[in-house]
Amino acid sequence: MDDADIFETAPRTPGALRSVRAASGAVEIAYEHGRVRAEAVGPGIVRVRLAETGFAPERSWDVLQPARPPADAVASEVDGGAVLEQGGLRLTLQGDEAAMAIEGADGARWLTSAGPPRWGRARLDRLDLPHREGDALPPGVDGVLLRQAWTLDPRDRLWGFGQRTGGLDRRGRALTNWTSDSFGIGHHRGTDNLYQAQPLFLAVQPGRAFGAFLHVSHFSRFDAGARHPDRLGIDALGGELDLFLFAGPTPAAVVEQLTRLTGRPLLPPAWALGFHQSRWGYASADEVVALVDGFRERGLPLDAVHLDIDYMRGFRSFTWDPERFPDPRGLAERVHERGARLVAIIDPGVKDEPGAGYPAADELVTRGYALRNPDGSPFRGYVWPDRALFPDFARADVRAWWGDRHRASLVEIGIDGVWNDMNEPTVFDRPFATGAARNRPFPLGLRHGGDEEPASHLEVRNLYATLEGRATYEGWERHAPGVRPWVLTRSAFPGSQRTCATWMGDNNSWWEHLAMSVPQLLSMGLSGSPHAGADIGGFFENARPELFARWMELGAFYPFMRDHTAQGTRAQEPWAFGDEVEAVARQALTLRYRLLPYLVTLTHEAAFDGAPLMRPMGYAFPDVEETFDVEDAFMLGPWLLAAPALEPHCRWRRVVLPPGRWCDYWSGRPVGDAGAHGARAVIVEATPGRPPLLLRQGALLPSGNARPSTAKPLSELRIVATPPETDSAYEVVEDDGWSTAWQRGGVARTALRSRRDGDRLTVTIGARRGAFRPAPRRLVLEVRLGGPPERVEMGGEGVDVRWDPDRRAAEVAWQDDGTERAVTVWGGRTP
Ligand code: MIG
Repeated sequence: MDDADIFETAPRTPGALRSVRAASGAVEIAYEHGRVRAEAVGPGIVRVRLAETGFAPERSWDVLQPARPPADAVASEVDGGAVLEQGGLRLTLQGDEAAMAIEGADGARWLTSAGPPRWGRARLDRLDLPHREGDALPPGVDGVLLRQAWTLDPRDRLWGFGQRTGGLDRRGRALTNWTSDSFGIGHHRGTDNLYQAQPLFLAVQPGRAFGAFLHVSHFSRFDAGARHPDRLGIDALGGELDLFLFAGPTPAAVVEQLTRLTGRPLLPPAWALGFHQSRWGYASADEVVALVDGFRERGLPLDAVHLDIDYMRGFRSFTWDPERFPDPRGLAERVHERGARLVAIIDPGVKDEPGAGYPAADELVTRGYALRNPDGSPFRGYVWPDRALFPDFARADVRAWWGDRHRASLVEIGIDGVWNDMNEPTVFDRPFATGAARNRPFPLGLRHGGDEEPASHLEVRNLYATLEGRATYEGWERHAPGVRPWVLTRSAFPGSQRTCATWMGDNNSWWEHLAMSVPQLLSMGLSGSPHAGADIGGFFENARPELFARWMELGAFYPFMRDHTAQGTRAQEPWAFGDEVEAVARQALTLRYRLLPYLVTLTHEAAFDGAPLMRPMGYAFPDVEETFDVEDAFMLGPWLLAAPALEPHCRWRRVVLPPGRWCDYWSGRPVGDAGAHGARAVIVEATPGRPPLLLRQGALLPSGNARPSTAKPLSELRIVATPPETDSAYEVVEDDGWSTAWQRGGVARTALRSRRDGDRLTVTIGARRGAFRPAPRRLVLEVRLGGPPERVEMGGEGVDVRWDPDRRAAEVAWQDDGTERAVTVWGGRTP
């Protein structure tokens, strides 16, 4: 949109350069009408702020983690400007109008400002900002739009941007950052904006990557080349450009830098990595117990059941329906006895009925904890409990209170996790009972932060769910000390990954949405929020059998695996589609549970440096251009390439093989060798129940026995190895699966190494380190080979080996005593 359309009057620009200060790793420049401050805030992380007058105040609720500025940043004055260099990133500000260039250490241009930044009051009707009739942008800086255009390298793909529809590369799209519920059927490939707002991206091309996070919680937009293919436009209310730049140089390095700044992803409890069954409409405690029994009778694994809004008394958060859920404690016990867990939904809208014996409402009102209208009265809006009030989560006292509300009604009852819905936040225009209720925007003039730290809805809306999630997580920590909390959220902003897992909201039972979940979840991982899933089977509409079967297969690789569907849709439990589909679902669930030791290891990697579990091919192979645009396949950690069936009647599919040799996980058969550098496409079988899943050359994949739930300890840890080119290494990380002891050394680490020397392959399973002691179990080394080995030795002595021709696997097993074992295999050829 042209300036003339979006600003009320001609915008202002910084004008002439007035003064430059470059000292102690920071640059400050004053212009006639603006100022810039740039500093290195962490290794490979540079912050640049640009404002017309003052910079925005620091907020108590900010998502940034404490910074440790690197000592080696160099800020220097140059002729008519300044340069800041750190960690392979170079920011140059030179001349008038805040002209900026951001380059890599090699001089490669990343972003160059294309024209001066502009400020002016925005025209609300041109912003695509949902608002009510009669709403106006508030006076002051909240209504000031900062606009800045940048020149992009034509070769860069633009990844990240959080929860979005469409493909992995967002170049060519306009992207809004404003948390929104798109209730009703449904969003699609072209929908711009969903429940979450992640104003961040990665720019990637072979051999290089950098990233940027717009640290502005206000309404903002990116034009990622929609209007001009080689321009990136940033529009942000609040009047400030506050940009964190990440030096990369790989996608993995950018994600590490981003999550160092906004926080590392939480470590989920083991049960949360298992299978979750949900539906909107499980309407009584007995139905829930029967559901769990349904899994147990059929021998299908299950770890959690989700209770949707029907468990509450009249949709009041923190209550239980006295007739249908008369004994919640007893329900939790019955579910726990069956080896499963319970997750209960909580909506932020608290029924507006003070004095009616509903403590949450009484306290919200008497303590003045609700969001307020401009005139100071509490804001009311219609949502599930009809007229509701909304807690002001920007206040620390309100967050503490909200967290405490979980104690009696959830924690002490034995509920294991919380599911936060409707927290964009969402309201409707009339009570549901009257029919035809529609989403209604919140008034823009709402006040957040109480009297102590007043802030506008424009500034806080995008953070609402993240602050709710934090309140819930911290409350859980207080009331169930030592236990890992588990919170699932629908809406989010960067930083939410510290406390919440997330799902992609209301998708449809469409093949398109099955396929779209791949780039969507990959983008979540790139945006620092890897613990994400999409509703398996689809939420709206009725899943057909084949779609459901394929969705279970793909869902087995989702970091968060949940079957969920809307009220009124047909049954969507794994057995609801007949025996054939149930058999496929069983295969998928069995694979999921076998892979749990790998998934646990990957969650530790994520908690350590942000690495996503599901990784785009170009993340794993950042030098290989052919892998960059693959969005129908992905890496699960470093060893597995998943190429799901994403279309009806699929029996074969094309797979782009990245460098190296690959073999089929199921059969052990070679599927191709793409050589050392390039990629090549192969056609592989996609039989239902055995979706294409490839093992990378040199894999050292931890896995285990299938179990009905994670409540049972592993009885077998199995290392699946494929011969490396020369050598390979990995580390298995295990923990107790439920406590916070992992933060204090309560883990078990086992180093794995493999080495190939001609015809001889040695796999070493190192001595276990760390304070966690696994239950007694077998250790199995499973080496995938072209044929049976000639000889196998362990510790220099010949050992028995089992050859499984169906999987082309040579297996050696022993009782795991935590000591080092080296197994050498002669012959057998590489697969
Ligand atoms: O207005 O709680 O996205 O997962 O089942 C709909 C009922 C409210 C929306 C969630 C969905 C959930 C449903 N909720």
